[in-house]
Amino acid sequence: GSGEAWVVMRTGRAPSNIAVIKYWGKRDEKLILPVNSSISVTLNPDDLSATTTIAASPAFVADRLWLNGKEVSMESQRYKNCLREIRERANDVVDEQTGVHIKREDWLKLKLHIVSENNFPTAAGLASSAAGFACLVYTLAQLMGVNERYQGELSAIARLGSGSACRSLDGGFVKWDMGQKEDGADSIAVQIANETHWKDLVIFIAVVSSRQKEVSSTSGMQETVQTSPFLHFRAKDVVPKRIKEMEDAVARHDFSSFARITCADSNQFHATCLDTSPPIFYLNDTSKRLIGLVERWNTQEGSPQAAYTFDAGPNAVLFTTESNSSLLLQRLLFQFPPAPGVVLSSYVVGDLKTL
Ligand code: 2P0
Repeated sequence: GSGEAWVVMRTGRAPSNIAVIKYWGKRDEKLILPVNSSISVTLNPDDLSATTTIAASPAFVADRLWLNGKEVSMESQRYKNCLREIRERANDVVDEQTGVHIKREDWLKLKLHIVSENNFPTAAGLASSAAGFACLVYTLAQLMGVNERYQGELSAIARLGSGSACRSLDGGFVKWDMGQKEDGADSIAVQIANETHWKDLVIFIAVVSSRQKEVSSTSGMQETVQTSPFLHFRAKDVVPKRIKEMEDAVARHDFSSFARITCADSNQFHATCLDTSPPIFYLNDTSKRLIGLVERWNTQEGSPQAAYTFDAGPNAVLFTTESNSSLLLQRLLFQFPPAPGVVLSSYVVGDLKTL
């Protein structure tokens, strides 16, 4: 009961993900329902992830949140929606460490203190909100004893926090189906291949800038939906076909197709940003040099050796195969000699590789 000095807590970790078919634009702002489906690659949590600790105690008087050491307001509807949905699915829990017994209905009034940290720069276009909300929802579900049978619903709940977060609850390759229903119940992410499926796919991240981006994804995509005629063509006539082609390329380990579609979709996403009024620029001169480097190599060889993709920021995510990774690194280091400038790291899906 209230007044007793107990605290129960859980810690969880969730990885970031990088879209190869981009989500950009909502058909429903409140439920965060997208105008098209998307596909992403989940990174290894040792590399880019969020770690969240959640404590519950009758001594707490309000839900409070600290992000990377700074307290932030939980008044946002996005936090409230995630908390409400998990609280509604809470169960009786006997905490192993303290022996405290918390009843299902207690979770509705127990207040939480939440501490979350990213191991990479926030809001620099490296999907920090994806890892953050996926981690929040996953850790809350653990703390509140949410039943296994609700596991599939966690993706839709994470989506209420941030669209891309619904793709961070699985490893490997993940598809977020845009869904058809008005309540968003079928707008969920599903794994299309696990983290061991494509072992020789190598991911490089070229951090061009760790500065906070100027236009947030949320407001940027809102402006694109309102002003870009091109976005509607993309969502209706381009993406559905690309989703199928990408699923196929992943299933067959077809690097040429994977690379071609990945670059094309990144470029089309940035084209819709340019088609927005006023236009949104996420790529800078360094980003464009990285695009040139990959395009030149692919043209020289007559087939894709590497692929690039850029989110809402200038940092590049590059894909290549294990057998080509040292060649890509050579080219990168030739064009961008070490420091100051671009910081490079290399990963494989689901496994950390240090250079
Ligand atoms: C993606 N991005 O598919 C795309 C590509 C950025 C470019 O998802 O408003 O932070 O929270 O749903 O998820 C960024 O959008 O936006 C994003 P909200 P979110 O990864």
